[in-house]
Amino acid sequence: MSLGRSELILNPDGSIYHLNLLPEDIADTILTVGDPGRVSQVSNYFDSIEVKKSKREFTTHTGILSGKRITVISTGIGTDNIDIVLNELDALANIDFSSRRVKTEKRQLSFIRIGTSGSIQANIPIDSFVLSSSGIGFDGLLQFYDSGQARNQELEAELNGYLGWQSHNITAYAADCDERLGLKFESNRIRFGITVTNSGFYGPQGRSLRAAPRIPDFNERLAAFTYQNQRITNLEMETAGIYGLAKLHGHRAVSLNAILANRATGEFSNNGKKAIEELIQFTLGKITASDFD
Ligand code: R1P
Repeated sequence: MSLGRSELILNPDGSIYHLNLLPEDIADTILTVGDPGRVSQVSNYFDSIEVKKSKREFTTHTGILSGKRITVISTGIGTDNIDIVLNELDALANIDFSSRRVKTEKRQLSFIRIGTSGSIQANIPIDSFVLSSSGIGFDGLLQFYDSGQARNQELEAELNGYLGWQSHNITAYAADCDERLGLKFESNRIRFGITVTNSGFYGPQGRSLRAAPRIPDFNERLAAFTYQNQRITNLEMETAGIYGLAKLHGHRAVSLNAILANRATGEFSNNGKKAIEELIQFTLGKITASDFD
C-alpha cells in the first residue's frame, strides 16, 4: 500500500514533516533527550558532526564517536512529542519515501533516552541514575494503537487493579525496556526501577501549586506498589511512550534518567547540570564500548 500525502507528510526538500530529516541523516543508535539544549551537550563529545538540523523543539545532530555513528535528537516534553519522534524516525528507517511504501527489509533502531526525573522513593538519592526496566503510562498514548503485543499486560493489570483509578478515568498502560539492551548499562552507578510517565508536570505528577489535586496521596499510592519485587521509583514524561512505540515498530529502547528531585524527601538537586553531564558521559562510554552491540 502506498501512503497518501496527508499520512506520510514530506517537506518540499523530501525531509519528514516535523523532524526535518532525510533518511540518510540518522544513525542506528539514537539518543533522545528532552531539552533541545542537551543535544549539543551530547554532541560536544563527538569526534565529528555531519548533520545539524532543527525544527520546532526537534534538534538533531548526527556524528561519529570512537568510530560509532550516533544520532542525538531532542524530543521536547511529553509523549505527544514522542508519538511524532518515534513514528517519524521509524519512517526514515523503514519507509521508502519515493514509492511511499513500507520497505520489505526492516532496519532496527536502538533508542536510548538520557533524561531527568523525580524519585518517589526516599532511598533514591538526588543526582543518582535510574534505568527504567518498565515504563507505566498514564498519558494514554499506547491506548490509541493496536498495541497489546507491545505492552506488559500483566504489569498494567496488577497496577490498575491495585490503584482502582479507572473511576477517575485514569488507566495505566505498561511497556518494558529491551532487556538485552538494558543489561548493557549494568553498573554500580545504575539503579533499575519502574518509571511512571505522566501527561503533565503538576497535577499529573501529584504536584499542586494552587489547584487542588484530585488524588491527594497520588505519589504515596504509587510508591507502595510492588511488581515482581520491584518498586515504582520515579516519575517523568516520556519513557512509557518510547518503550511502547519502539516495541510496536520492532526497535529496541532503554531509558536512563538523572534524578533531580526527590518527591518523598522534598529535596531538589543543587547541581542538576553536573548530574546530567555525568549521565551523558556514562551513556556515551557504554555505547562506544566494544561489547555494546
Ligand atoms: C519536565 O521538566 C521534563 O523533564 C523531564 C520530563 O520527562 C519532562 O520532559 O525529562 P527531560 O529532562 O528529558 O525533558
